[in-house]
Amino acid sequence: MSKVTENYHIYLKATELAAIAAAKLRGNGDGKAADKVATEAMRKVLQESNAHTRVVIGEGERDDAPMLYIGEEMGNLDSDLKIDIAVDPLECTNHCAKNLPDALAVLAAAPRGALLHAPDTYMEKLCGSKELIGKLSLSNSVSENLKATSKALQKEISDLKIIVMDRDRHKELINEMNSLGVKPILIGDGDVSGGLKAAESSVDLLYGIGAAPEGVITATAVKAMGGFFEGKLYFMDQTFKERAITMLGDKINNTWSDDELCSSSDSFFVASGVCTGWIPGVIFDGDKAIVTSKIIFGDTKESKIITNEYLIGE
Ligand code: VTB
Repeated sequence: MSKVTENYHIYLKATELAAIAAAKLRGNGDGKAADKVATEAMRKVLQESNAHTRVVIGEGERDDAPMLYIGEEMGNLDSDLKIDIAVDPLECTNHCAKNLPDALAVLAAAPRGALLHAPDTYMEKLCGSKELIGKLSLSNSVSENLKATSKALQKEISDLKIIVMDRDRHKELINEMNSLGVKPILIGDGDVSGGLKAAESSVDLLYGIGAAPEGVITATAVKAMGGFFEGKLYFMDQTFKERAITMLGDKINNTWSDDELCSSSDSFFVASGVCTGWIPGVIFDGDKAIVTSKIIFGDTKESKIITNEYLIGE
């Protein structure tokens, strides 16, 4: 194990406790409240970190996010071990509010400077399994990418399973898929689990525009899984574009691979299930909370499902 991955326990505990906190509010219609308690729970754990932990992707800037804001430093500030983290204490918030599948608490960690500091805007994402590496690109047309996927996976185009978020911005993408005989799997929310399902081949592709920060978290996992990921920032308006320029300069129009979004293999990704979907959600049983997580190591490429029980007092 290398340095960052050796410290995974504390980060696992952070997503586990965030998931439990959010799960207590599952289905109550208030995603913001669930996000808040998940963030508080995650932060409390991260403060115990032996490493000098810095948030590079978090809940927002210091002014608009009271905690886990970008630039927040926690843990042992004197430690030589400097770890950057990208967090989403409650990914797929709306699904937690409605008790629908795939809400997760997620975190990616890597050595200082290894995670792209993605601006809080959108990202066009294309993600799949290792068979697609070198064969697809966001610079190609949708039809070229679907034909290449069909060839690489030896499946009829019309049999391809492609996850797309159900959004107006994807009208054209969906129409193009339909014209090729593909009926995409439209999801309400949650393109992190969508990307991971594609990387592990339970579906063939994730295609479309979601949030950029979660793109970096997904890319860290996909890199460790040996899958294919490309992302390109997408700006809804000029304000977002200008903000991105202050952070990334002339790189804002880059197409980023997973290796560029997470440049170190001394990394790990952890997701704890809030609502059952890609992984099981939290189960409450009397005074116990049972939480399941998937952890993926960048150095060994090992992936584990870990289930832990916590006693929860009321
Ligand atoms: C959400 C969420 C996704 O992107 O939809 C968000 O469900 C942004 O899209 O999982 P909208 O603003 O259109 O809702 C993700 O958070 C992650 O990329």
